[in-house]
Amino acid sequence: MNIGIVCYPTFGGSGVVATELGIGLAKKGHKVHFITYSQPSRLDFFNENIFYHEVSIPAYPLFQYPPYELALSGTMVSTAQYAELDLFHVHYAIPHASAAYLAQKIMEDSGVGIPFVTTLHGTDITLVGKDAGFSPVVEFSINHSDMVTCVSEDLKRETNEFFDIRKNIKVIPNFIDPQKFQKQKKDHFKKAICPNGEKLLVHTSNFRKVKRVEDVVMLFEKIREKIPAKLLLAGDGPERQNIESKCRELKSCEDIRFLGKMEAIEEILSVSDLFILPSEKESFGLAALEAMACEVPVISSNAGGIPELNVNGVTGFLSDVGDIDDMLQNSLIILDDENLEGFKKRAKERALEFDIDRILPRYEQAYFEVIESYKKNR
Ligand code: GMT
Repeated sequence: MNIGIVCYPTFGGSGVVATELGIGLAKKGHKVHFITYSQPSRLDFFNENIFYHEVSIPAYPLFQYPPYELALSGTMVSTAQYAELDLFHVHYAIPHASAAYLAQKIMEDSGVGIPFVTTLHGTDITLVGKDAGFSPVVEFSINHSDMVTCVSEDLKRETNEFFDIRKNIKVIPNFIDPQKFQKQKKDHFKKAICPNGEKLLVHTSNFRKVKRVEDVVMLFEKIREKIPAKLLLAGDGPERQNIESKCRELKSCEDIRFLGKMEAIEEILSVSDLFILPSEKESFGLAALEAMACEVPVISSNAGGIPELNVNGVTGFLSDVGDIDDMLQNSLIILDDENLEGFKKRAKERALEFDIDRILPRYEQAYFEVIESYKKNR
């Protein structure tokens, strides 16, 4: 198949899923055309089946807000015509689903249209999607997608609850490439970070408010009062400055290290003992899956779709959002040397249920179905 993938090219979860999906499809022989405003961050190598089409917007004095969505639709149309795409797969509803709708209508007007699949990722529904300025457009573009998928049962439930959806939403969970995300021997890293055998805790995110990174720091403070430990904070985003200032005020500051955006996050995960994800909202929790694949158990909130991934008492623990004391008790259970290896092993086993080799065929199947039914209904 010739597939056009539209996504955010950033480190965010939806962009990562879209990029890894495209890479997986290309490895299976499909031609994958990424259409974004810059090269997706994980697309830093050559593959004969992967193509990249940049969306650029001409500068014009009238444009206080450059019309990205129109430029995207236009690039989608020209790419589809040039590369003879069979379908578009757009990740994150805003503004990709409505851009796809417009691109489709333009193409149909000239006689040859193609279907589009929209994948909902989380905040496009649970946060920004609910904004009064966006919600009618989100609802419309979901209802006019040829197929809609989302990454967890909980996100499906919330989408149907908030919007008037007339389409059946297919749940296809996120996935992991176990070749990339597996525990690597990085003992020298561990020695350098934890010279006295301290336990190593890690959090990775885009440092948005919804991630509650402050809870990570508060939890770490409490853990550190009980056992020797270090904390790594990977990623970057709007809350990073605040969190860094907060850490500097705390006694534990010297045991916390900010790593910024990391390409090879699996190297850090390989030496970690506990992953912390206290999010207020989380449709799936891809970062936790990546950790689990590297044998890191997870302390998380029970928000959104996280319970569909992190199994309470088995691969880690779930607590109510903001319940730091419960997270503390649970962390100490996991970090107890008697228990740690068991949690690590079960985290890995659970992660393998989300192996890309199991999930990717579900997308391929969805593509075949949508192409067939689009042809039939034209
Ligand atoms: O977590 C974010 O803020 C980024 C966001 C995105 O769309 O880039 O992530 C969402 O999509 C990921 C991939 O499907 C999910 O694993 C995350 O749980 C989801 N984030 C939220 O729902 C907050």
